[in-house]
Amino acid sequence: MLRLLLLALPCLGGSVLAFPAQGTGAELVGIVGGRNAPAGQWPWQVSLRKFNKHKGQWTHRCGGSLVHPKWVLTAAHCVMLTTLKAWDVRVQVGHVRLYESNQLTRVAQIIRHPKYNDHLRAKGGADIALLKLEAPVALSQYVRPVPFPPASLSVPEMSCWVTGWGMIESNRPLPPPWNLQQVEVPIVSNERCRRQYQWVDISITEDMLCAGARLRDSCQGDSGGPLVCYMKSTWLQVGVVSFGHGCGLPNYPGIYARVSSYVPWIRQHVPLQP
Ligand code: 4AZ
Repeated sequence: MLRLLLLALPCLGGSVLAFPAQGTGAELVGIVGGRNAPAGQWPWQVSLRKFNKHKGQWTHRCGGSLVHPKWVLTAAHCVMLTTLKAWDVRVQVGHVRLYESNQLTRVAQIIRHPKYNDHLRAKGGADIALLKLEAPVALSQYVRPVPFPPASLSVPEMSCWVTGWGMIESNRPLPPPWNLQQVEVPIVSNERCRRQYQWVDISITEDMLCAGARLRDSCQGDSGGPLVCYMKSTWLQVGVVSFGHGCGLPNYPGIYARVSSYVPWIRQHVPLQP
């Protein structure tokens, strides 16, 4: 079964791994080419959990980012099952290590982007979702929302950062103690990215953004997590980890949902901070 799932992976754009069938042993706990992130460096990073009956544990499935004390931004493919209810999902905020604390925050509502297509999955775009938390999280040195960019932002070919607890290379999970990983990745223009991806029949649309290089990338389990750039003396979240062709391969950067394209939709739901 596991082998079948892995064989099917390249065709499915990897998004199936967001919630592997239970009992396959396919652990989703990287970032390729990363280093341990220090506590408090990325205070908006969130771990999205789903309950694993066999382990009796809320297991890491995806990343996310705090965009408001009561709202988390993630990928739609992380919460794609229509049967998935808000009570099936919890989030961990304020920790760089998974499972070191069992304090999780409950989710009150899942809002997938209306243009996300369940059949095309991440490849179809609009791979973005919001989770409304039951109660606002307490802000601290370790817990702080990330600002998002103006809708008009065009991201230049600069160097940015992606963070997560996903695979450290294809099919190689992050080992215990599961410290959050960070890696610097170059933004790749949509034009260049489109040329590179034409060979594997993936179309890069305007609402996507590409970043990464050989051995510097996000991977399975990082999905939903933030790509941030330091611009005008602040960090801004410009992307949400979505998919890609493999991880860390030359000429196949990671593909992200372009946050600036979704600012009006995010603003419909998330109030400006008090
Ligand atoms: C995934 O399957 C996935 N190299 C996430 C990111 C990337 C590839 C696959 C980017 O969730």
